[in-house]
Amino acid sequence: MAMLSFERKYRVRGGTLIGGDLFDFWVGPFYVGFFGVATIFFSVLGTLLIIYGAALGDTWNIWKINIAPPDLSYGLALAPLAEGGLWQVITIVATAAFVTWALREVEICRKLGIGYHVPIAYGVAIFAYVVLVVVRPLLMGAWGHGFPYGIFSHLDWVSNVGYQYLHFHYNPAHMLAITFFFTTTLALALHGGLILSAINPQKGESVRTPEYEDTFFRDFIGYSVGTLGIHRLGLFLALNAGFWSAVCIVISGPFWTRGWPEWWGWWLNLPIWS
Ligand code: UQ2
Repeated sequence: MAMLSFERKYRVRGGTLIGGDLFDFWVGPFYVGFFGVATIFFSVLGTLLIIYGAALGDTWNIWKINIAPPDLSYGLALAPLAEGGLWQVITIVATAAFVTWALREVEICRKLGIGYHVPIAYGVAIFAYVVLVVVRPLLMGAWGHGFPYGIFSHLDWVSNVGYQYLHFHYNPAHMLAITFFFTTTLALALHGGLILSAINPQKGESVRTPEYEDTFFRDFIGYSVGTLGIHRLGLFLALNAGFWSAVCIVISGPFWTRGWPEWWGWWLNLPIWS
């Protein structure tokens, strides 16, 4: 791929966390670095392990391939490869792949002298995954509480775990997570719509400046959050969606074992009602 005219200016040496200058180079448009090598290593290894796990199973139907965690009876011990041990190794390798990918983002940020917002945002996604397959199983005392790696099987897991708590929509952290997911789509729809309305005009019309964007919302609701503000708001909403998703599952089991509708008893039992 041809190098864009501005790329050479930003291909500066340094900013690496590990390896000094050793891996400080690009392959085509891609920055490599120590973590580029590491991320490739873990992704290839993880993919091969998943293919091996699929080969041990009884189907090559992509929807039905399933690599399950160990039986609950193994507790927090290591299991034989074909008995969930593969799931344990894949979980370690996947986490390593995600973390090295995040650290490669950090190195690129350091190189460019920009903030760490992107790796921090991605870190929240990694956090949500790690809470599901490491933190919650640890708190529950068995790796068997992790979710299985498979398209249909992980859907079944989500449904079964949801019904185990009777009605997951009564989980207060789940309510928050859903509200943040929906508000994220609202904010992005408003932002995407507003930007296209101003800077992608019909033929013959002129591109409008950000004052027009502000003015639309001032006229409409008396308030504009601003061009920087909408991006702060968007990041805040999106990160909270991921964060509360992790909270809603980690409190289910370790901190609340009955149905979630029952949790609201504290409200119904307030003395003010009597
Ligand atoms: C805005 C603004 C933008 C925007 C958007 C708004 C010029 C280009 C979308 C309007 C957003 C508001 C008022 C916040 C809405 C609140 C929630 C919780 C969805 O003012 O500044 O910049 O893109």
